Amino acid sequence: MSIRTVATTPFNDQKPGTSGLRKKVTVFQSAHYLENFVQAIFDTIAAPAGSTLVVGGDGRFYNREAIQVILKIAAANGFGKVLVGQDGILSTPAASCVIRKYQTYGGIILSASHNPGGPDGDFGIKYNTANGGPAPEKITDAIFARSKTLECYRIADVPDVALDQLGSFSLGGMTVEVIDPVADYADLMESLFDFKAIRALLSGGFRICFDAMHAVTGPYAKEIMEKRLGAPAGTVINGVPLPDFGQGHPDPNLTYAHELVEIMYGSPAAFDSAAFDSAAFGSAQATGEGALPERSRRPDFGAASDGDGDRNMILGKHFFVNPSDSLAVIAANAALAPGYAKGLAGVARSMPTSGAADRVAAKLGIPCYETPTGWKFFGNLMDAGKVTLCGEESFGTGSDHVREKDGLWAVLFWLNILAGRGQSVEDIVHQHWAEYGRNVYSRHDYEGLPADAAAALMDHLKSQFASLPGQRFGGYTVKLCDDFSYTDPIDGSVSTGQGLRVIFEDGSRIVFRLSGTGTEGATLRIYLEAFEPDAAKQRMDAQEALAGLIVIAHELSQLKSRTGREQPTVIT
Ligand code: VG1
Ligand code: CO
Repeated sequence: MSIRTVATTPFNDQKPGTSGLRKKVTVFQSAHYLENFVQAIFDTIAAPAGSTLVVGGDGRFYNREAIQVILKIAAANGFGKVLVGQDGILSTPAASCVIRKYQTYGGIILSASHNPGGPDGDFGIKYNTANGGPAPEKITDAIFARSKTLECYRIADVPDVALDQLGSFSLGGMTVEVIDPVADYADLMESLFDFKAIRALLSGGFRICFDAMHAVTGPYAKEIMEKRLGAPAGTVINGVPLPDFGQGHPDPNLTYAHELVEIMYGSPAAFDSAAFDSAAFGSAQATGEGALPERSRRPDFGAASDGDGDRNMILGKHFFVNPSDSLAVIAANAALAPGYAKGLAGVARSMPTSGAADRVAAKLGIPCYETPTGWKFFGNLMDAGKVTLCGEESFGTGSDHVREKDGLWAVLFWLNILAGRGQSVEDIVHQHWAEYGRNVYSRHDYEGLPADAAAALMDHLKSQFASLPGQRFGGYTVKLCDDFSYTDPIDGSVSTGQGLRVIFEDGSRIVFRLSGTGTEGATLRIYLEAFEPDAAKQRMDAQEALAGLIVIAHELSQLKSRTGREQPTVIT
């Protein structure tokens, strides 16, 4: 094998964010940009010669090209074997599953997750360690440091590998094994959940719809839901992964997953236009819509996942499950799933995620940890056996079965709970609130702000921290404010600057954070939370219930005068 050592100049902007390095496709296409970063990863991790690596991505534009480059750099850097998903596909949780199952040295995942794809869209790359989880900050910091001094990279002069054929191929001295991207993951799901009970639920007329948003989960959802669980063909919509996600924004929230939202909220006929094979439903019984013909009945359960398959949105009929509540409901009902019947060691949530899970943990008598935003902070807790379930308000839920959040896993957990309880999604959530109280919660995102205005807004907030405690705003009195920092209980590492918190006397809070996953300008996230113990008031619209806090958030941040904005881009 001939190895070329290519002279290069370092880039100064290869700092991984909340989840890896994300940039415009055009940036990754510029000369040496991808190569430099991959070499910086390999220099940093210093894998012993002959090590095995996993490589795969969410199928977005530039995925295939990037994989060919990574394979050639891996061959030149002494890796013995690389496991690659067929056609370059591996969802983020599936990549984590494969790293763990085959005990590889680590893996490289290509994705910009929920960011749009295509030639003008975003691309991303991240390194996961041997536990299957995103590299912790000390490794991503070291990769960044290395990228700033890099003077050359090594690449093998070999032809491209045919990624569409399963099997083993030799690339220079290195073996490339093209694997089925779905099988290992689907087997893992089958080992965790009561597939028999879910099959019975589905054959009894319970209708589901899963929107893969033309992103990576299509093949996974079809295999698991339509094949292994017997859901009718057409249950999975937008199930073919496309390099530009069908020009959509593969973010499973109420704004961007609008096709699913129309099906679950809008006219029942919307589901027909999604080419749903209603004939396969046989003698399903309508619930509450009995007068409607069978084929126009709205599904009982809807779900969607994001670009790389680690996020989930859960919907009932005309009902949205807030992701923070979803984590709490899963924790409270975990015993229904065979993989979790033995009980939970603990739960963890990111700081901006609501405290709903804390209430369940308290009742179960298990610990609840509060970490910074991003899945990389859960890894140590899971590795140490301290937590079983983890969640983020940003549509991320998962467990110690892998070391990434896992969209389809959450969907299957919900189906397992629905099969076990025989109630609607809405009834389960309402009953949960009645039992534990409701952490009324919402996140307002302001996307595409000028970066300097966003930074100045955050500075302005911080400058008030000394004087805010004790001040009254409407019915709320400020108790404390801080810039959240976290000391990892396992390795003692400290992460600072993780979000500004304003906490009120009654436990309500407002959190301000700047996104670490965007590629253009700045995105301000405002997280709002209040507690409602009174069952008679719990069904109030979240925006109404939080109206007072929203006014305070605008006032404290001078949002309008600093950014010219009053209305969020996305409300969750
Ligand atoms: C966002 C979410 C965060 C999540 C991250 C990666 O980060 O808020 O909770 O872990 O995306 O998710 P930020 O920094 O933009 O707020 V994914 O699905 O992009 O891997
Ligand atoms: Co994602």
